[in-house]
Amino acid sequence: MGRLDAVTPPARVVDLGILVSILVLLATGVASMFAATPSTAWVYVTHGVVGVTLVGLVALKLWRVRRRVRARPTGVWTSIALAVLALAALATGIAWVFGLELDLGFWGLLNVHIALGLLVVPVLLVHLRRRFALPDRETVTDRRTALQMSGLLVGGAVVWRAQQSLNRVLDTAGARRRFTGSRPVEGESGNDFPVTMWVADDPDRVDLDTWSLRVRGRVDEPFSLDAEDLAPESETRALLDCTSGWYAERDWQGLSVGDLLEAADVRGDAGWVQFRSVTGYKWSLPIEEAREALLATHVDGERLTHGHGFPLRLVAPDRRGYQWVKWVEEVRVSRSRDLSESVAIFVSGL
Ligand SMILES: Nc1nc2c(c(=O)[nH]1)N[C@H]1C(S)=C(S)[C@@H](COP(=O)(O)O)O[C@H]1N2
Ligand SMILES: [Mo]
Repeated sequence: MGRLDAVTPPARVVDLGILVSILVLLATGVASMFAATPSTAWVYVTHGVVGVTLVGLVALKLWRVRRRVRARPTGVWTSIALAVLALAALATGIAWVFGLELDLGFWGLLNVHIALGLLVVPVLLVHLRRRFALPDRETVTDRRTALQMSGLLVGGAVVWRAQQSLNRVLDTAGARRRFTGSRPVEGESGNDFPVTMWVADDPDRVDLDTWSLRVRGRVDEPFSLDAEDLAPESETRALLDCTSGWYAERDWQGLSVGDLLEAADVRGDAGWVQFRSVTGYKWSLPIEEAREALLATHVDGERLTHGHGFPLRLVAPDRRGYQWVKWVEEVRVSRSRDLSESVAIFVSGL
């Protein structure tokens, strides 16, 4: 027994800790796609603290298996691939937190982090099939083990907290980051903020001669609006926070969705309102929330540019950016949610 063994948790407990950490990171990572209000900040805090803790656990594990790798046991390549992916996911997450940037065309550092994190899953499953073994109950409930594991988690929390403070000094945008980790854009107003696509949308400029907005579904008076009917009568100040890690707060002018729904005479059983893009991209809001949303024609008084969704884009306060559908041509009211939209946002434009 080396000195390290005396202070570190038993091997199988470390392994279980790694598994649980990865599951928590996955769950909070996915949840962060929906967590857009400060009350959900715990999702991001948990992701950060568990991420730091996992660094410690992986270090312990790699130290333990460092010699075994050379003997090339069966499954060693899966194990190596898993280690590389996990370390790359952790490294990109850490780099992101420290304010590093990466520009791979339409992918930034945070997208790479998400992709690596998701890639861990299949490799982990293969690895677990071969090597999964639970520690025995006494080892897990052992007081000393519990203390060691709590120590690691508390250590993770302390490092995470210290990093947050350090960022205020190191990262020029650190102090202005949101609880989501997003940094403010450089542009100050109007259309001056990044044009971002979720996956592959890249439509031609919308032709106003053929475009119209249709309001239909569970309504008694479906109708269409042409481009000349788009009077920007409502205004909302709202913050667009993209999951690729930037945010921009703007005044948006356009049509109140509440007014449109009223004009269409929504039926009593309506529950959801879906916004559809000319590209097939679509997303829904519960009807009460939709009434508060805006279909913007302008931003800070400037006509929206094509990239930002001209002639009409959804402004959904308290939602993450990918839900702010651009180039909207249809508002569809329905009873229940259209689950196909979670696929549509990945395949539209392909
Ligand atoms: N039709 C459509 N709408 C879309 C997207 C898209 O790919 N297609 N991308 C979304 C994403 S990921 C974000 S962050 C915002 C970005 O809006 P912006 O390009 O005006 O900054 O639009 C959203 N609306
Ligand atoms: Mo986004």
